[in-house]
Amino acid sequence: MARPRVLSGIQPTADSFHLGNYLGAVRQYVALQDTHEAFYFIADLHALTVAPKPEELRRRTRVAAAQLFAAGLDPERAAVFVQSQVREHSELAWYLICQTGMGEAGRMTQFKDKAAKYGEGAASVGLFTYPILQAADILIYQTDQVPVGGDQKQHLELSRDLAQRFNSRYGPTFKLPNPYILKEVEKITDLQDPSAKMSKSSSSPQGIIDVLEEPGRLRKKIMRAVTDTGSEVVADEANKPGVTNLLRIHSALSGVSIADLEARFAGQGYGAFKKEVAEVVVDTFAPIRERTEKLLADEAELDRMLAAGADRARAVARETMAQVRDRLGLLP
Ligand code: AQP
Repeated sequence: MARPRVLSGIQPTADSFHLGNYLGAVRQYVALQDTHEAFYFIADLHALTVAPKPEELRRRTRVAAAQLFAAGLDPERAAVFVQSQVREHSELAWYLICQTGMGEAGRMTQFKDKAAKYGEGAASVGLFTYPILQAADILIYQTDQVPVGGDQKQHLELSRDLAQRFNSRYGPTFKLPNPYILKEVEKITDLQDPSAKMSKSSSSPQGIIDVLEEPGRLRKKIMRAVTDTGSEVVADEANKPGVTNLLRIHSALSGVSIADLEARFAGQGYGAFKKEVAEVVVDTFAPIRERTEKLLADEAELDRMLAAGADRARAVARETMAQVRDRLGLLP
């Protein structure tokens, strides 16, 4: 029987992924390549919505790809590619834009958040329509499951709505995708502001843990993470959001349950606990950092791996697009 298909994308909007990206998304990408037919892409078209410098975008696209391979994606088991190299994504996005209501697009909270950050007038139309491009990314592969962090739930709903609308207007064409969200790690929060999600563009340097961070700096940041009043290491979302975030991080990376961690650190205070969280994070990220550097040292080989991934993705995308064009009444 054919394996279910999984697809997800990650933006090259920083010089490193962060712990939220890793736990909310990348780790699931790696796990799912064994059980699913997997497609993962670097979302460079999405990154364009905030007009990065060309050199920076090129560099970050390769850094992102290298991190995905370094984290454990195997080019034999997963098609890893750059979004702009499969041009059908942009084409389908236009067709879907024409199916989307203005009000519907305007309800996307991520746009509201980001527009507020850049200033309402400064936000691009691309930023406004980017959830529709995301729907195209997903639907073009007839995706079953989309591993993402909790912040993407609303966009997944839009993808399903657009698929349903297209199917009812033009005949069955797209599969309805389902989010694949792990509750425990759906929102890793900022170390300095435990009410906010850890974010490449919004977190302060002290609030974010980068996958490629130098271990000394990484340890310091975790030791300085905002903790809460009291001294007990217990999970309590409402009263101890900082400690709860660190417990989630430790548990997700070490595999030790939160209850066992609470028991182990009873009466020891925050210092000993944070020290161990730092070690668990360093142990996870040090080998990824090392492998990323190695992959980046041979750009030609990295580009070749990405081109091979794009070839595999394009073959699937083209099949869907032939059907979509025909359904819409476009000439062959
Ligand atoms: N803090 C987080 N906790 C859990 N999952 C997270 N993700 C992001 N932040 C967290 C998930 O990572 C994947 C890739 O995200 P993205 O690169 O598409 O951009 P994003 O969601 O907008 O993440 P950032 O860090 O906030 O980037 P910028 O600042 O560029 O917008 C997604 O699956 C996301 O859910």
